[in-house]
Amino acid sequence: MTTISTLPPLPNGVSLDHEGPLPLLRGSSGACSFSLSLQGAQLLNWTPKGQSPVVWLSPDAKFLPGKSPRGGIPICWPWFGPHQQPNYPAHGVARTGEWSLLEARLDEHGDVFLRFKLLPSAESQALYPEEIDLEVSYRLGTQLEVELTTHNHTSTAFELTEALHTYLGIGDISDLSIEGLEATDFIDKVDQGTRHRQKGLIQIAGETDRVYLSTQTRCSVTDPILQRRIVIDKEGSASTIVWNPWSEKAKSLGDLGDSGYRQMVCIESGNALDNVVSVAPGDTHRLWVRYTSLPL
Ligand code: TA6
Repeated sequence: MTTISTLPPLPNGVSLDHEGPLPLLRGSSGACSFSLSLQGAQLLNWTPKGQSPVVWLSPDAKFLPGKSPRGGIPICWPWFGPHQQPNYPAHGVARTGEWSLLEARLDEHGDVFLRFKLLPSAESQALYPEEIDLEVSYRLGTQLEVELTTHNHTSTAFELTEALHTYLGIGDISDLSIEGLEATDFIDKVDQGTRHRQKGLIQIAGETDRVYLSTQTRCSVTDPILQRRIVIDKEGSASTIVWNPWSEKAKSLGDLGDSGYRQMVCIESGNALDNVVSVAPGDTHRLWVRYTSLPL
């Protein structure tokens, strides 16, 4: 757990708070407001001024040590999804790990810039070499930029899968379309992992859990109810994951409430399943994503 005393001075508009036992940063500027859990360096909410949350947090999210609150942008690393070892945590150790806040400042545009580094733990040292460093940085303003960098300081290649598991706030799941993945191959985790090719725009009418492969394209979510389009640009990511649990799965999760699944869709930028990343000795792998919310 990040100890409060180790924080650097915080820029104007950013303050320390708590949600239950978890320390949070809360920020507000002329451009946006946000909240971030120091556990997991997990952005919980990003809301451009005058809009409803673009990065969305479940109203039923639980704030407990060792648990990633439902929503925001959980950092899935150094593996995405379940691990072959059944006792290893789903989506890796970064999203519940202890991170150190290395940098907190306003940039030349007045955006808030935050940079964190994952601290090794007894658990993590059993799972990957401690000379593998992970950092995440956020630039929060009228747009949101997230950069996840893996540095390999060992003498052997390091293989990983990863994702920024982003929950986007929407008007209603039944009135939405997702563009950018047309004619892209995907693995359908709701249909026994079978492989398909996307025909046309994506609309969601039931549990959806798809890993789109070898795609670097821009995606956008058109939301007629909130009268906005959320545009997602990415670099260093070959997979785009689209997920909505729908009603039955949502009930089993226990932290989405009865209708929370209707107000969210996950569009996750990462490198998953076939798209394993191998970081050469001494090399750095960079996953970068930018979110822009535009009026329709
Ligand atoms: O990204 C989609 C997914 O892998 C789903 O299969 C579902 O497990 C979701 O992540 C949420 O996982 P979590 O461990 O946060 O409940």
